Parts: sequence; structure tokens; C-alpha cells
Amino acid sequence: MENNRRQFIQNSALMGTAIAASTAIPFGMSAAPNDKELGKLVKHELPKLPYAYNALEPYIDAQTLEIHYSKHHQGYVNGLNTAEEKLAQARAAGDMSLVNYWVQKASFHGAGNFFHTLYWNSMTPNGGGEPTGKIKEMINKSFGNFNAFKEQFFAAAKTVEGSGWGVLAHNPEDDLLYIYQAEKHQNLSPWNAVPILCVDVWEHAYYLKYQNKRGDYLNNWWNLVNWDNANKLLKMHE
Ligand code: MN3
Repeated sequence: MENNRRQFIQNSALMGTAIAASTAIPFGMSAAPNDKELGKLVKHELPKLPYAYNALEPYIDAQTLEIHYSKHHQGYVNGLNTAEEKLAQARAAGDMSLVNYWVQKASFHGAGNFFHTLYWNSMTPNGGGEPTGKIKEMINKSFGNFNAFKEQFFAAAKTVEGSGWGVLAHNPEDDLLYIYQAEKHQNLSPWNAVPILCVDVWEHAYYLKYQNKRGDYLNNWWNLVNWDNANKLLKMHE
């Protein structure tokens, strides 16, 4: 992947948008591959957490946040780096079964890295309350009102089967917001919609404090929602 494209995608994840810069060759034209650039890897790094480990107390405890960020998210970053390195080696060796294996690993860890970055930015110690501005307008347009949205988002996040995410995404085709479930990180993803808010419902996100009570964690999570970030991401799509 080209350096500036990777940087863009990294920045996009930081800003919480999945729109990838199109560096593709226009349809019908052939690319002259630059051999020196092929397979050139740039290491992903764990993005900085935008607040202290204890900043989301009492809703998310410091120990959960520290383990989640420094072990789990770091694990996805490491896994993505490994997968891309092994993928490049497998491609160079022409071993298609290994290529297939490492593409799956890169998808899993890449989506994990993306969603965790959006998750940290979907929360803030000064968050919660009702949305204002563009995101309020879009929620009303897409779901009727804030309470209806809240109910539907909660229901979607609570019922993700196994491990995954509750996701609010903007679909630029009809300019509406949609609620999605993502299983693991990469399954059930609608590729035409851009996530602007997400909540982690893997057990590692809440088990120490809430054990099996995912609904209690989700109820408290509303106190942390970073509506300013959602507004910022919506603005990028205008
Ligand atoms: Mn997680």
C-alpha cells in the first residue's frame, strides 16, 4: 500500500471515517506497476488514546480501559502488521492458500484496528446528553426522534451474536443514517456506509465491571457519547 494512502486510511480511522482515498487508476486504463513500490509496508501504530485510563469512570472503569486499549487494541495493530508482512511474503512466493489465510487475518485485524479507533473517539469524559447540530438533524430525519434512535441502537448493540459492534453509519447514497451490527469486526459490514459512531460489545469491553450484563454497560455508555465527533465526521461527508 502506498505510504500516503495508508496515512490517509489511518487518519480516516482516527477521524472515524472509512472512506478510503481513491488512488485507483481510472476504469479502462492500465496501471504501470512500480516494482519498487509493490509490497512496501509501513508499520501501523497504536493511535493515542484521547483521554486518561480513568477518564470514563464510573461508566467504564480504568482497569477495563487500560487492558482494552493497551492489550486488545495493541493486539489488533500487531496482528495487522504481521498479517500484511506475511501476506507480502506469501504473494511473493505465489502461495495462494497462504495468501487467502493472511488476507483473512488482515481483514480481521484491520477492521479491529479501525473500529477500536472509532470507539475511543465515540466517547468522551464530557459526553452524553442529547445530540445537537447536524447529527441531531440527521437522527431525526432517519429515525424520527432521538429516543426512537436510542431504543433501536440499544437493541441492535445488545443483540449482536457473540462478539461485535453496534454501529451508526452514514450512507452517502440517500444521505440517511443507518444502524448496523458487526459480528467480530469484519462480518456483516455494509461497504457503502461510513461508520460515524460505534460501541464495542465484545465482553472484554465490559466484563470486569458488568459481567454478563451487556444492557447495563450499554445504558451507561450513553453518558459518554461524543456527539461532537459524530458531527465532525458527518461534516466530512458533506
Ligand atoms: Mn474491543
